[in-house]
Amino acid sequence: MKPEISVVIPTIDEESVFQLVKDIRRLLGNGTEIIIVDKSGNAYFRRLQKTGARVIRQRDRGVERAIMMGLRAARGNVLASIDADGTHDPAGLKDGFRLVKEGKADLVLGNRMGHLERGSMSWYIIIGNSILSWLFRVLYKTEVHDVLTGLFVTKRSAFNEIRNIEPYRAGIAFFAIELARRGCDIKEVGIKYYRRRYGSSKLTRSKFVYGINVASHIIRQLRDYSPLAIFGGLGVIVIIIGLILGLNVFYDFLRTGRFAETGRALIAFFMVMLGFLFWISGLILDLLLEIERKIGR
Ligand SMILES: Nc1nc2c(ncn2[C@@H]2O[C@H](COP(=O)(O)OP(=O)(O)OP(=O)(O)O)[C@@H](O)[C@H]2O)c(=O)[nH]1
Ligand SMILES: [Mg+2]
Repeated sequence: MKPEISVVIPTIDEESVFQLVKDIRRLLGNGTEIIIVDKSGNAYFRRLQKTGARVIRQRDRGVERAIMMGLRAARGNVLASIDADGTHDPAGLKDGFRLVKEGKADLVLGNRMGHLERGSMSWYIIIGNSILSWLFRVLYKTEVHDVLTGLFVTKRSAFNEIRNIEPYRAGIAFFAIELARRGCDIKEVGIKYYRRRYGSSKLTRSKFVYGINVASHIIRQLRDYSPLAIFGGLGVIVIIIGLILGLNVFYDFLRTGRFAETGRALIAFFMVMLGFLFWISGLILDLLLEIERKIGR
C-alpha cells in the first residue's frame, strides 16, 4: 500500500537523526515512509540502516540535490522534508500535512522566526533571512517569512511539475521559487527552532555567499519569468531620479537666468536615457519570452 506521507531527511553525519526518526514515527504513524539521503562514511551509513528507514547514498553534493533525490524516490501522496540536525520541530510536518490534505496549500513552509530558542540563530542570519524573505514576498506576492527554513510539506502533483529540474544552490528556497513560479499556493506554519546540539554546520563554507546566491536566484527566476516587471520597474525609478535632478537644474536656470550646473544636467540626462534603455530592454525581453512561450505551447 502507498504511504500517506513520505519524509525526506538529508544528512551528513548528524547525530540527531536517530531521535528524529523516532519522533516522526510517533507523530505521523509507523506507516510513514522515511527516506534518509546520506552523504557520510560507512559506519554512519550502517547505523542509519538499523533505523528501518530507507537509506539512499548521495554521490554528488548539495542539500537541494539530496532532497530532490529523496523526493524522486518517494512513494507517498504527500511529500515532505526536514533537516536532520534536530533543530526543526517535526510537529510542523503534521501541521503542514493537514493543510495540504485539506487542499488549503500546494506547499507549506515551516516558519521558525516566531519561535527561536535562545542562541539558535545568529543575528546576521536573522537579518539576512528577513531581507531574502521580504524579497521573495515582494517579487512572488506570497506571504513567506522564512525562506531559509529546513522544513516543508508539498503535494505530489506540485512536486511532479518540478521533479525533472536540476536543482540550483538555494536550499529549500529552490523548491519555494520553482513552485511559486508555477502559481502554486504557498502557506506557512509556525515551528519551533532549537539550537544545534551536535556537530557543526554542513550546508556551506560561507553563509554570506550562500545568501547572495539565494537572492540572485530569487531575482533571476523572476527576471526570466517577467522581465518587464524587473527592467521596467528599474527603468521608471532611474527616470524619476534623473527627472528630479534635471528639474532642479532647470529651476535654477529660470531663477538666475544662468545655466550653471552642467555636471548635474549631464548626469540627469544620462539617467533618463539609462532609464529608457532599461525599460526598452525589459520590453524586448518580454516580447522574446512571449514568442518563446507561444512556440513552446
Ligand atoms: N545529504 C546531504 N545533506 C546535507 C548536505 N548539506 C547539508 N546537509 C544536511 O542538510 C541539513 C541542513 O544543513 P545544516 O548544516 O544544518 O545547515 P544550517 O541549518 O544552515 O546550519 P546550522 O545553523 O549550523 O545548523 C542538515 O541535516 C545537514 O546534515 C549535502 O550536501 N548532502
Ligand atoms: Mg541546521
